[in-house]
Amino acid sequence: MYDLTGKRVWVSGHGGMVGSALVRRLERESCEVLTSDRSVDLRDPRAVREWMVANRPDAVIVAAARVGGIMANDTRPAEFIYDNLMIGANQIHEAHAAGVEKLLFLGSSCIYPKFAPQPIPEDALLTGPLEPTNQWYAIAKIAGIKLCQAYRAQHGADFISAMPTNLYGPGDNYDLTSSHVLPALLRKMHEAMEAKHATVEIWGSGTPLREFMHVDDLADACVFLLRNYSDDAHINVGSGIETSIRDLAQTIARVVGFEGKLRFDQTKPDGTPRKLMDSSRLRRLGWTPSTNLHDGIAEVYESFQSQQTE
Ligand code: GFB
Repeated sequence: MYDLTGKRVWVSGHGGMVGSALVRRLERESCEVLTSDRSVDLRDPRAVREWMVANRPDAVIVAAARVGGIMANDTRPAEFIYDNLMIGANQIHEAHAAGVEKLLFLGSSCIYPKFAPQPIPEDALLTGPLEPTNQWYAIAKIAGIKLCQAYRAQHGADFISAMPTNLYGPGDNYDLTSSHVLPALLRKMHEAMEAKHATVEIWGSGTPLREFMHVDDLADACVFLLRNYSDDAHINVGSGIETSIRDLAQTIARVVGFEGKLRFDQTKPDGTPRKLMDSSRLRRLGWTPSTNLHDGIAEVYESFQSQQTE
């Protein structure tokens, strides 16, 4: 049990969807939340070292990352591997050097082999080839897991890693060239309604299966893990809510009120055919998510609409 009372907790990437959810969640705890502004380049070891020395966090959550949807991952491989390797390595190494008591590294379900058994258990890691569209990001996230394990093995550092499933929530990226599917379809359908278009384009075949989780559930799981988890093995954080891209599109259409047709563009990649994680270890420890997909999408659509009118 790690007691957060009075602790200085650095949430890196606090401007992003995950980081901002973590800040909101940690504000309910009796700890002090630290954030670094964008002038601190987390890819630069010296900048990270100087920030650590000046701010002396007791705990660190590595929520900063270069993230994006299938197209961004596929077309900007150098950024996805380099930025994520550097961000992870710098924060983990400098946290050790600064005597940080607890560190939580966040990865992604894309670390697992493309054809992993489903639902995917933690021990499927490194048992087969990765999905090519996101292998660059996956390798950097696998390196983060291994760094935590190495610093634990050699130095006894209490560094843990959690692998969240596909996330959505307030503060998501709605840029259609770099976003994930859920915000992309919300925006496309909203705009199609406004422009009275009869069809919306969905990338790929619509058959891939994805597991979606609200980012506030992830933030709650992270606080739970910081407190209650201290192990070498990484741990899956999923909702168990699996849906095909076609069904997701239909749910979003219902929320938005779009009644037109879906047109599947099969020239765009599908990516991994199925990516449902086995989160039973986390459930056995005593944590469960609370947001269902329809309600989560409805809430996110409201915040999307209020952003549009600001
Ligand atoms: O969310 P997404 O980009 O990420 O795509 P991945 C999921 C599925 O939705 C793919 C389809 O089969 C896409 O082809 N899709 C349909 C769309 N329409 C759209 C659209 O308009 N935009 C987008 N973006 N997709 C990413 C990884 O994989 O997920 C990352 O590349 C990371 O590394 C992240 O792990 C969670 O689930 O395929």
